[in-house]
Amino acid sequence: MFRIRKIPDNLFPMNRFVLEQVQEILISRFSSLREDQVRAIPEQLHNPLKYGFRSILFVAENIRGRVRGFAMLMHAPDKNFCFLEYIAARHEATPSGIGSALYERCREEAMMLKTHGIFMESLPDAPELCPEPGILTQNKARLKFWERFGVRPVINTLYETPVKAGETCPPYLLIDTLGRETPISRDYGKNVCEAILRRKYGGYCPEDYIQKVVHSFRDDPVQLRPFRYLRKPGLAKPAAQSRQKKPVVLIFNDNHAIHHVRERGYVESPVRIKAILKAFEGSSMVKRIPAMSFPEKFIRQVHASDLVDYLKAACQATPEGKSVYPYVFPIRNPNRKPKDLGLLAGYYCIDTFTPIHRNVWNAARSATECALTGADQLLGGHPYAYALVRPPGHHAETKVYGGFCYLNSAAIAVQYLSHYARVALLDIDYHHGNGHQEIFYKRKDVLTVSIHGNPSDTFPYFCGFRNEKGEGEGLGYNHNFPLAPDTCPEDYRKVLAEALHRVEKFKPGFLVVSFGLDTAKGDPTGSFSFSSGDFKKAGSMIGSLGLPLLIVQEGGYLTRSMGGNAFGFIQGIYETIA
Ligand code: Q9C
Ligand code: ZN
Repeated sequence: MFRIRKIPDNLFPMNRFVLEQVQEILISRFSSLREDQVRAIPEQLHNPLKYGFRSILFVAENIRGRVRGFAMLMHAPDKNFCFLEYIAARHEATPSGIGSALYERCREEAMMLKTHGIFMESLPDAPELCPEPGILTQNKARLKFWERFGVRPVINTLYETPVKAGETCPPYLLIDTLGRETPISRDYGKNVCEAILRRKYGGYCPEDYIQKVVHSFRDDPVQLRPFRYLRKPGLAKPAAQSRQKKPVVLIFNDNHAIHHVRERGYVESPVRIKAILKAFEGSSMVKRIPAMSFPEKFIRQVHASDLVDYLKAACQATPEGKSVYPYVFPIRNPNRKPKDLGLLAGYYCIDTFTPIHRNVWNAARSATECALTGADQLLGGHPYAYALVRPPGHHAETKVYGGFCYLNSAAIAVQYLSHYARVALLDIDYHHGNGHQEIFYKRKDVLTVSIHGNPSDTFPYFCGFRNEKGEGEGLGYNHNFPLAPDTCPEDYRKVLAEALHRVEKFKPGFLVVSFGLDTAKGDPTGSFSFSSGDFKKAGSMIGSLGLPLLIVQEGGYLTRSMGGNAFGFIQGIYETIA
């Protein structure tokens, strides 16, 4: 599995790590590059003026940030074209679809930028230009690869003229018209050719060489070589779907129903997910994708290892059908951890209604993987993802669980994203997100904001007050908006607007929303009275920020209205997509 990600800069650790690998691949695959060209890559991203192009770097990487290939697209906004500077896979010999996926992403970008096409160079497949048989074979394979996209060399020009006498293998100029039928006019072709020669080879090509090559463009429109390796392939079509609205990707925890507490009053039940899924049935607004698996490491980056170990061990030790509730709460002396697994429930759990069950660990772990999959989609450039999960997570802290929550899926996704950019975490569940607050309380690279029923009247009772603002470096990066039990939707929206203002000021790269439906009218755990219209309005307000957005399902227990409310919320977001 790999995703394709655009690298904006080298400011975040993950991007630095990735750029180092890009440079490594460049050295190993382009042996003729000078050292300063390799070293220039990060600067090229920052300093477009110096290079005459805006450089856009895409990497194909796995979830750990191991780079398997990359493409660098140069954009000339003044002349409205792109030039493909590099495209390379770490191991060219093993076909893996990485090159094609990277190039598809480049085309999508070139279309989005409304350019006339992508220009590029490729070494010649004619024996008279390339006398070395081994290299000739490689060149043929590359030109065949390009034909699959309809990309072919320009013919009847002097582009493939060696600059210095005795040089062999002068590259062809290739053009991708992005599937458009309209070809490139002679004048435009000349214009682009001149820009390429000057900006890319300014110091290398003498003026008379540039003039000679530019004036050799005589055909109008510019002629491309007929297909040599493939019959005219259908693949020449552009990635036109990039112009359409992208659906919200929906990742649903198909491993949730194994967690079923059949005690009276346990409202966090499998039917919740069923009700929501049903509302989206047949809707083209969402596209379901399967959850990927992630190593446990991602959970342990948020939760203390002894809590994780406890949850796993306690689940395993609990017989089918049995619930383990806290018996004592040994909070007075945290250093005296009870040895008995049952007694430990009170050491790790904050309340009396969140039992350990045999399958809790597996269900909660799957929920974290859904949230991580959604985060991964954002990294891959998808604008919106909805992790429809249970059990919920926002009450789970670094070292404790509770409030129907065991592992904090949203926080785990935030932590994952925070290696790539600043992240804002907005909690709109009826209950305060004490887990989010505690986990990120001392950090300034993650902003936590929660709007909720005032904890003086409602769960979790012990935190979520306005004066909790963060600590140390994190001071000023946590905001609580506690509301009166009878807050009406209009007043709520005023507060939401203020919360979103805080988010905007923070300039995050990603927004994660802990989405509770327990603000709905009639919810057994809440006191607000939102209708589906109110959820839709909240969705459009949040969507209007235009940030890559991951929605993680938290609470909401009135099965009857949950589907329509979740649908309204997602619709509100979807309709803000340009
Ligand atoms: N007898 C979330 O919405 N009230 N948790 C429970 C149990 C608790 C809510 C009363 C509300 C916890 C994720
Ligand atoms: Zn809640």
